[in-house]
Amino acid sequence: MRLTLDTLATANATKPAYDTAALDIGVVHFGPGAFHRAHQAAYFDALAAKGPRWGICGVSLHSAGVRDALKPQDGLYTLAILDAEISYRIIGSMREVLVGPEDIEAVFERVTRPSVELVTSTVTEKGYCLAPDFSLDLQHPDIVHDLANPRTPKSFIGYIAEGLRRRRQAGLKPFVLIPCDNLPKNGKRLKEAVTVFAGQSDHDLARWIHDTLQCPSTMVDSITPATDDALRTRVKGTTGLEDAWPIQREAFTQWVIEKHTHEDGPDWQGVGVTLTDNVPAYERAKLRLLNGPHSTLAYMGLHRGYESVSEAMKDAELADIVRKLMIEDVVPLLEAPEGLDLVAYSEAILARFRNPAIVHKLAQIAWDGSQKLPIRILSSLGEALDRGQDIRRLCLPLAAWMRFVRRKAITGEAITDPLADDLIALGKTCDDTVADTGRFLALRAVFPEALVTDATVIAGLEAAYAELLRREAVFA
Ligand code: CS2
Repeated sequence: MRLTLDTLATANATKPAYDTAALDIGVVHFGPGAFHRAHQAAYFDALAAKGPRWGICGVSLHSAGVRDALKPQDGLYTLAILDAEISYRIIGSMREVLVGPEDIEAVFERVTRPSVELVTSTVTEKGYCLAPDFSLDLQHPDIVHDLANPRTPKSFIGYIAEGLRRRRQAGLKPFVLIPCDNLPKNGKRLKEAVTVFAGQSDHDLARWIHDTLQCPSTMVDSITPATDDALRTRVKGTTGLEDAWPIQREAFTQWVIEKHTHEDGPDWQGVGVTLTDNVPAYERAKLRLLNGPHSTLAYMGLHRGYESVSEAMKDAELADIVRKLMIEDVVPLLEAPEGLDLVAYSEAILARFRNPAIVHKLAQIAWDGSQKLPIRILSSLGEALDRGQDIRRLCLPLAAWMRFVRRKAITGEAITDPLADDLIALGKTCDDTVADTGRFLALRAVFPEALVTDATVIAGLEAAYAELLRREAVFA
């Protein structure tokens, strides 16, 4: 039997404490993938128990998979919380899912409803179409397309700009826009990108966006491995109902949102969200002490033949490198958000990485390295260099990423990365000597010139790369 509103009562799981069918759409969310459904949708589910105002309309920009899985389930899905304690919760806040390319007018109808006061997003780093300096990339093919066809956009930025244009035309105030991706200053960058986009054709709209759009920055956190068949089987076995797309995550979850103006907005604090003026400190700590080490474990762990985070953490040498990278290399660069002890925070993250209840694939974290490494590692490397700190350990994940690319170029396996073609072509030119590092460092979309022409960085990377070469018989 499939999970639906009709079968919900029979589920052996915590059920929505409200009438899901009566929930109004108050939020349009771009990118209703696993992370959104594990994180923000669970907070909106808790808000729904307080009132019917904040139901979600998800908008997929590329594939129909989420809609096709959730529609026959009346939008319901199971959230498996896998940790020291295991629990299952049915989430009811996702009231509908639209597929942008198929339903573009429906998307704009939702976005211009007066009752829709929130637009949120998890479109990943690449979804913002930003250049390496974090400004809108006006050469990005989707942005070029959207500037020429603003009423039928492809990019998230194009959707937001057109949605805001329509709201203004209808005499409505803008929605509050809350980006939830692992980008530093995500709110500031998104608002700038949308304003620049609008300003290419409509200065009044750009001015209106600049003056009136609330776009708070956020920090989001909860480890969410991709769904696999093992999870589907487990969910069916426990809840008694089939779910085409259940979600799994750890118990820990955190959402920090910059204080902003939203009259009659959600009772954020009532559901555990932190509202603060100090988002940058939280977000820097999280990006550099969780995501940076995650990418380090991914590339170094894959290099050592491991498949999951918890498995890689059992390698005492690797776990020690990651711990020292966090506590000795990164913590000294950070300012602690109010009341947070950064060393204790690091230890808690390491304990989360060891969580044996979930299998978090290193290959999943290894996606989009060209987008993630600048934010997660190069930021710390640059600051450590400026302070005269030892940077050798921070070079290890970069060198391991280079070996990862080289291995894919040799085996012919695909890389998931917006620069995949360039990376594979580059990987093919490598000759498995330290000279390879220079080939990678020439990638201006990833490595800023000032940083990688520094002799200490070049030497650090060559040493790290040589060390990795020593450990392998060139992928024999
Ligand atoms: C991970 C993140 O896949 C990745 O790159 O580092 O998805 C990480 O699990 C989340 O940011 C945790 O909040």
